[in-house]
Amino acid sequence: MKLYGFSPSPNTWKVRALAAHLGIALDYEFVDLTKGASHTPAYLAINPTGRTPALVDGDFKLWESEAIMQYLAGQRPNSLWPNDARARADIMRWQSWQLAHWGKESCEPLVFNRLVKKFLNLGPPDEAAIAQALQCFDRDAAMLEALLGKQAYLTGKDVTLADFSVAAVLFHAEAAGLPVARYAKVREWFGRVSALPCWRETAPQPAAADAA
Ligand SMILES: N[C@@H](CCC(=O)N[C@@H](CS)C(=O)NCC(=O)O)C(=O)O
Repeated sequence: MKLYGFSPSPNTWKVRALAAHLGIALDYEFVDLTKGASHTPAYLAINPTGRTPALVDGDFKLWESEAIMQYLAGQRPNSLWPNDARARADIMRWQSWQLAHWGKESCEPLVFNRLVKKFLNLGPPDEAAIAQALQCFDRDAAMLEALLGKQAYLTGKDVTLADFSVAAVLFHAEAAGLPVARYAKVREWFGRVSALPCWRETAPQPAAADAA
């Protein structure tokens, strides 16, 4: 299977980390978003949305990171994606929430305005967008804090795809100023998830190494 991705992005990193955790070998190709590489005709034939990551497995092309994670996790029995309708719906709930709220409303506007814009020279941060995202972040982090005060992981006592999906963006917490300091249970949970060796094994390397 071949994964096309932009290594520093949490969307790519969580997919690579999951594959590493499950022992699934992925042929990896770095798509340099800083050079518009996700909008070439060749890449658009794989993912017509022009975004990373994308997976190619034979004649099957799959994009959207949460779908890719479920596909990879479905390759073999494992506790991250239990073969049980309720357990999978519970995980899907968190992946949906990450897409619609935690990522979209809370974390991504902060990462984009404080990190990506600087990195890509896209001009000054939008302070109104930051203020709005900080409100959403507190709303969401307070909910996580209450839950993680009662259980070790998002769906219960075991780590699942849900934790991979929701935790990934927090690797950029310091650089993007995500205000996690006052959420002790969230920090402890992130510590548990991020301690899995698969994250370190797939951590973004400097661009030259990624492109190699
Ligand atoms: N919902 C998508 C988001 C993918 C996405 O936004 N990828 C960004 C990198 S984080 C991208 O490739 N952007 C390139 C572009 O929009 O031109 C997923 O989870 O895969």
